[in-house]
Amino acid sequence: MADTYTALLWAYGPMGAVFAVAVAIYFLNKGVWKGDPSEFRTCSVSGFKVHKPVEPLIITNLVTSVLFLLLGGIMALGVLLTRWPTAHILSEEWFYRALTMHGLAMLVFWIVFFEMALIYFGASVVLNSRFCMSRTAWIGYGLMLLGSVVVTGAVLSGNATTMFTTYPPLQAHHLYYWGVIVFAVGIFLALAAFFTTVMVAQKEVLGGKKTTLPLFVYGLAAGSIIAYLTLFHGAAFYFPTWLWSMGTFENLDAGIYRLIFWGFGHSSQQINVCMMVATWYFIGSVTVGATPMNQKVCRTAFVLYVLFICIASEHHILVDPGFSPAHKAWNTGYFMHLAVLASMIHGLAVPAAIENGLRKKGYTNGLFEWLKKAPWENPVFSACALSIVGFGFLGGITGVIFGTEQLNIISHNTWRIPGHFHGTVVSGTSLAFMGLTYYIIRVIGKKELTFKKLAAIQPYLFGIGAYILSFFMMFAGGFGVPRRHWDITFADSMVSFIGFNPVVALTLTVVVIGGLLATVGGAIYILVTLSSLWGGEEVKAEAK
Ligand code: HEM
Ligand SMILES: [Cu+2]
Repeated sequence: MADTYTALLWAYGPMGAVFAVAVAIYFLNKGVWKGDPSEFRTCSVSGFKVHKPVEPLIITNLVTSVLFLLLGGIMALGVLLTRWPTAHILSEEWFYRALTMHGLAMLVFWIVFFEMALIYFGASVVLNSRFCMSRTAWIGYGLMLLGSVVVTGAVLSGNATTMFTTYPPLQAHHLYYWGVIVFAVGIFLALAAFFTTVMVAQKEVLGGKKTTLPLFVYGLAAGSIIAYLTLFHGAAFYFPTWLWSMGTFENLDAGIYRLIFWGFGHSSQQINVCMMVATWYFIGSVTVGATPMNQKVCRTAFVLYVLFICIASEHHILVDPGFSPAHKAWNTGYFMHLAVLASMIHGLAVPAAIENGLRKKGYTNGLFEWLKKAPWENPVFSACALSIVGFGFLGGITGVIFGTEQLNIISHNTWRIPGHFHGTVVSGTSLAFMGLTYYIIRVIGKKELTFKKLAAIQPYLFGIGAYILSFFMMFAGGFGVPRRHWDITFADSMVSFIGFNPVVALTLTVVVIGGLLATVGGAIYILVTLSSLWGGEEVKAEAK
């Protein structure tokens, strides 16, 4: 018993200490600001009043995220070409290392560093407010950078080949868990800076508590609340596993830890969804003047995410023997749909808002003139539009299908699953964030885009490549192709394998074509972003 208490103290003590420090910093920072107008500039592109201290924070987080995208992309190539039996380039050892690194660099570091830039942008720039707690935000960034570098080192050196899911009994080097925890503490501080800024903006700029936040910032706030839930589950998972990796415990219950892992792993995906949907509303409004038909409905949908998302985590453990079938069926057959409902609301509300905006501009002929006249050559807009379609049709619908108990039993651990989530996080979230980057480069980086023609086709290359990748991964999964498998020809297996349906060979080739297209699109994005920020022409003043 005493052991359990010591373990709990170890597990939650550090989290409590961090929380106490964050609260103390919050109160110490309150009321320090004297108000100096020279700290602001008015952006010539957007008209936003930009608080200068937030600019380097946004750009630094953005550039860090892009560098991790580069690392994740290189790993993606290795993994993709190894899974294609015709090339099969990596050794078994390196395949699993690259797979682990790809998952972490992409789904954690690229996405989360970007989201930090995004919440600072939303809270300060879009609300025309001063940014509070920039020192805390820099400390947060430092911790996140330290954590991510340590994790990267642990994985690339072959000391943490546990793959993205890190379940016990697979064990990594203790520095890996330490790195994840330090990264999470950094996020914790960043969130404190975000919420403080939003509260101060509400008081100083928006005129008091009764005012409502713009939909974009509302969505970011919903995502950030889910981030707290996520950090809580993350702490409950990573502190004990860290201690276990150092030998404090002999055993951890694999079933329980899978459950807790997904309380963290699935909720974190909902942060991404919230922030991506918020980005859709924002891009819609700045590119074509999109106006939602009914903001209350959109806001309610964000609240549904916050309330019900933890429940949906259970679709990850549908094949686990430890939970009763009735429990699983209730959970993923009924309750999960409350969160799905929210996505369906946004999926209809965002395109309707865009149509509304374009019709107001006078494109009212026939049913679809607005669609034809939309600014398809503007990468900010096209990335958003392709993201909506990819997320909804490839990622969303398939997720609901594979998340039901009966169908999960035949999809689980096949390529259907990574096919589904490349629909959500690659063609959905990543693409939306790429579109927003082109906007941020001009508004915060104050630079024009370089390679404009390449930038204009980038969302199409990346988006369509990701569509193909995602769709054909699912197609191959339908024939039983397993996920995370180094060699599906089973060449060195002791048991002879008759092979998959011949169509699988063709399907895998198409997956590779899609993956290569997406990789080229990703490379162009990295090139345009970094070269614009470093070498782009200064933005000249223009009418708003
Ligand atoms: C250039 C585009 C990309 C390509 C070609 C690509 C390709 C792949 C491939 C082939 C796998 C291995 C699947 C398996 O063997 O089961 C994989 C896994 C994965 N990918 Fe990607 N991917 C790309 C971009 C992304 C992005 C942008 C994200 C996240 C934002 C992402 C997240 C993941 C995750 C989380 C895994 C699973 C890792 C694991 O099973 O532990 N990928 N990807
Ligand atoms: Cu999930």
